[in-house]
Amino acid sequence: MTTNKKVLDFIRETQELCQPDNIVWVDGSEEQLEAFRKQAVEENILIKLNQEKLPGCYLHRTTINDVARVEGRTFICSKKKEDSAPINNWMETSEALDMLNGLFKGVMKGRTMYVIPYSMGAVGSKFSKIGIELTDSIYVVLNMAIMTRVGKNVLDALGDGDFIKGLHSYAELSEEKRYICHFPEENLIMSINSNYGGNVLLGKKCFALRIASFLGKNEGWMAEHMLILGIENPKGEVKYVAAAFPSACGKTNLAMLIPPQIYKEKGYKCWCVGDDIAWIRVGEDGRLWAVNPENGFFGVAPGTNMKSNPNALLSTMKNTIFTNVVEDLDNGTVWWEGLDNNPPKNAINWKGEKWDYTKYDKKDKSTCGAHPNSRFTAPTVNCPCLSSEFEAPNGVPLSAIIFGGRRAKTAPLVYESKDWNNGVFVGSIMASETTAAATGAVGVVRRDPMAMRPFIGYNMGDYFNHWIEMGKKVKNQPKIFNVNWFRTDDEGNFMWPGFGDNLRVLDWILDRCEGKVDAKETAIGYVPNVEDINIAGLEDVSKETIEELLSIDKESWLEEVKGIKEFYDSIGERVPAELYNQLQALKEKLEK
Ligand code: GTP
Ligand code: SPV
Ligand code: MN
Repeated sequence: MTTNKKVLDFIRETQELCQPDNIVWVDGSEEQLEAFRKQAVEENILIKLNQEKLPGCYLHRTTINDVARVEGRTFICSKKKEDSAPINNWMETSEALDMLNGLFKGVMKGRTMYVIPYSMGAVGSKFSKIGIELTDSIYVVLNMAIMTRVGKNVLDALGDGDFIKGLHSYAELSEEKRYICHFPEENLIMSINSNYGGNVLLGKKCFALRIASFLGKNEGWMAEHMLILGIENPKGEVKYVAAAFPSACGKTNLAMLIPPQIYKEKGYKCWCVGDDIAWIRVGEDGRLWAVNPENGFFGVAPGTNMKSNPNALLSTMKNTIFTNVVEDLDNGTVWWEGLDNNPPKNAINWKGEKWDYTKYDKKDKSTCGAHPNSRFTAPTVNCPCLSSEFEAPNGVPLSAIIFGGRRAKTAPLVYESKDWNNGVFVGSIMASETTAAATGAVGVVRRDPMAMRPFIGYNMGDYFNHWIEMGKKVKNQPKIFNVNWFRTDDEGNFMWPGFGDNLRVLDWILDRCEGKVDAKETAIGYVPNVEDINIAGLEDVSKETIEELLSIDKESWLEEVKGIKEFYDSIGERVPAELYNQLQALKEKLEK
């Protein structure tokens, strides 16, 4: 399918190493994909769902030990340790290659190796980048065909150009030998012994964030863990924002937001450009422009329903692969906690066991039918609110950048930074409670700068510096904000309704960008005046609640300052002095 020597060499070298029985090129045609689906069903890799209710939809169950990203086994390999460590796991390039070459040796014997040429971004667009993933997993092939643009036309666009090499084998699915390794200096990704999402769909976190963030640092652009959303006002003007929230903290939900009734009536509309990854460049007009390099949504299933996120649910009604959700045997459909109040009576849980919904206890995750990190892989074209600018080659111009985490206390509903560098500081001090999107403890507050902690392909101090440097190139800087939808009261209930009602906060944010509304200056930044958050039509939210949501507790912020200092110190000497200055200034203001 190509005469590109570098592609052919990569395939030949991998063939010698992994020794597959045969090689199949993924050409992207519907005929071939349909044949793969058929084969996957025959091999019990996919379960075909009810084709009347869910046309083109399939279910997959992973092995029980392989349900999320494995941050502890994810490495950024480089020649020098300080170019990756200490926040990233590091291995020296040649040591890592030796170790991996040992693991990959003969690993595809008796299997087929699929060649997936894929494009991150519209095929042939000047900001798009191309990868080749070699894998023995048909599940990976079918997911990549939804999440990215795959096929022959990608090779045509590549010509004899360069690409990112990706090698994946599910091998024995051994947890002990699982490695997700990145070699930014070699444009290479190697992933072995997993068959789950972010570990193996190499275009996503591995390429579009870890490798791309490294490319971006060198080439003067940014790869970020951000949704991109367009907000259309009653005059028909669309303003775009990009928002970085950690995994399972609300990007997909905000990206597909449906305006609350009172906004809908006025004529507000929201348009989804992306829900997970943004590649951001400085445009000729001196603004920041963002594109979504993906072509599908790999979204969290639990909690998705017709009230919380109808657009996501509607996106999954056709041509979707569900992973680790409940199978409804009577209807040939799927279910997950939070979909509706009718769990299927005759059902199989994510582990493949008969599941008794009457034993389901909200507080005990082990009784869940769907895994808390179960997901849907759905094509972007299915999304009812997909932006007309989704494929725009230059992307969309950003009016605001929003950071946000999951914080029961401390972080207010929203605040605005003072300027770009202060905004970089605000992003760098983000902290959030951990979720099921990665293996390990859930609900522990950890520092997750810019929601990128697991996804920066180089030294974190250098990453902060890159943000500061980018600011210098942006003549028309977007304003930078921080939000927190997850503040709780003393009983542990969320105080803010969230979901569609988050538009009320975006409304304030956009008004600030246009200089239409005042704000209160505090030690951490500008906070809305209580009456400027529109609560019309909200039943359970009083002015007092908003006041509480916007309050800033000096004592906990002073604690925060200590934690930030420790965190910066743990990153090491590459943290820009500017950020230490910002921290010192915050401390002084809090102490005043
Ligand atoms: P990744 O795909 O892992 O990067 O995550 P994401 O940021 O796209 O997360 P997603 O939008 O799927 O959110 C997942 C979880 O956040 C679900 O449990 C949602 O119910 C919850 N969530 C999202 N938005 C809100 C909100 O506004 N308020 C509250 N309370 N929960 C929310
Ligand atoms: C995340 O964990 O942030 C995801 C899912 O978006 S995964 O692709 O598995 O990384
Ligand atoms: Mn994500």
